[in-house]
Amino acid sequence: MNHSTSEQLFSRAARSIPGGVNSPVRAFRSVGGNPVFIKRAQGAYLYDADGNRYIDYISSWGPMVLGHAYEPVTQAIQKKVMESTSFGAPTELEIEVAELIKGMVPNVDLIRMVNSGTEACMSALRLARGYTRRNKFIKFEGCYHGHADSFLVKAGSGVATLNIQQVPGITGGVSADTLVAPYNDLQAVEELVATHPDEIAAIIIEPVAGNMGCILPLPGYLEGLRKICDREGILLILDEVMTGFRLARGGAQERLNIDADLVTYGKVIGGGLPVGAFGGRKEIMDKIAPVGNVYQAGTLSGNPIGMIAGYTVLQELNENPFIYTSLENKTVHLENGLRHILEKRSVPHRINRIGSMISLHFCDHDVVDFQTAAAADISLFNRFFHFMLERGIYLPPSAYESWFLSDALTNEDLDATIQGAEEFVAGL
Ligand code: KE4
Repeated sequence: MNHSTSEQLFSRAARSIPGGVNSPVRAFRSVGGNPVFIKRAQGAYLYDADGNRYIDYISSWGPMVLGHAYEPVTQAIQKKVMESTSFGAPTELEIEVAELIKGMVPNVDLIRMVNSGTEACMSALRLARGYTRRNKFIKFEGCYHGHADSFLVKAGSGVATLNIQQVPGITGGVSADTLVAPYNDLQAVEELVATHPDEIAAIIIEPVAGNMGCILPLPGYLEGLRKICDREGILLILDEVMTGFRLARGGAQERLNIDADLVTYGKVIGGGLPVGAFGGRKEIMDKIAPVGNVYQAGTLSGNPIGMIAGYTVLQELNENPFIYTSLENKTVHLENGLRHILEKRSVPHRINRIGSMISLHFCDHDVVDFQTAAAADISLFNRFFHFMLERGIYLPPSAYESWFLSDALTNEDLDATIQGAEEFVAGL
């Protein structure tokens, strides 16, 4: 493939933007090489600055679950933008979005809109601390909850991708209140709780981890966390920025039958525009200003353009639940195809999948936490990434990311992807 325009754009970008990107994981640092610059996208396809077409398995890291430039969304935005882009005052549309979400997900009496998943998780943690009057919280190695200081301790996603062990700028005071346990290890949580009695405000977790590849909770794990929280007066925050509205209408809470005290959203909720949210039971959410004193605010929170994009996507998902079946069937088709070719060639691998979240790990051990994800053959994944990119298949540029399917993918796209993988494996 010709990448000359992307190469020129990348060197030009680096003169004005740190690393040439506005988010580190886009820079291909872990897979090597230089990023391709995307010019436009339609349905399941990305088109780069050199006119190359790619089958898209990032879906903008999750939001584009219905595919790119989905007509109802683009039409809704075009109509809404003629009425101005922001007022800084309440609108009926924000009520409609909140009511729609409350009808789709469990355990949300009240929900506050913000502008990113980071803001959602940061605000939920502050609220949990304000509600419980406790300072510490537990997160899990390899989980990523955005780039707020408290969360950048043993985080996943770009932090793992860039192997940043200690993020400069995170003070000892902040990290002292961040307790970390391995994912899927209940005993480690019990030990932290025993060591810090009555000090822990919250446990925040990705109910399905997507920032160290896709890692499913082991049977009983989330239920065990729920029991610990109930016993100890700790709030369970489910970070559904990735899983929300992707795994099911009600997200992981519905799919995995687990109740959150607070839940955070992002990605799909904005339909590709900057929207996040956090919500929960009224007794907790009423602590948020202006009702309570836990302050949280945002100039563009509930922005009409983000709201209309998110509302349109959520409404589509809410009124057409068969989309989830279609997404699942497509991802199962991909999983079975990949597994067949890898087994045929006896390539050590694990494929983790739930719903339309999937990841491929080149290893002969189960991938159940960050350590087992990191122990896979990362360099082989990186070679795989570039082989597929050159065949017009755009996978997430990191072994530490889940792949995200959109419902715009066809069986032909999936079979082309399987075919590409087969050719890669044949060359091993
Ligand atoms: P944002 O602030 O990027 O909107 O959301 C942060 C966040 C919170 N929680 C979870 C579970 C997340 O996955 C994320 C963000 N995900 C990464 C991809 N793994 C965003 C991609 C990027 O950083 O560019």
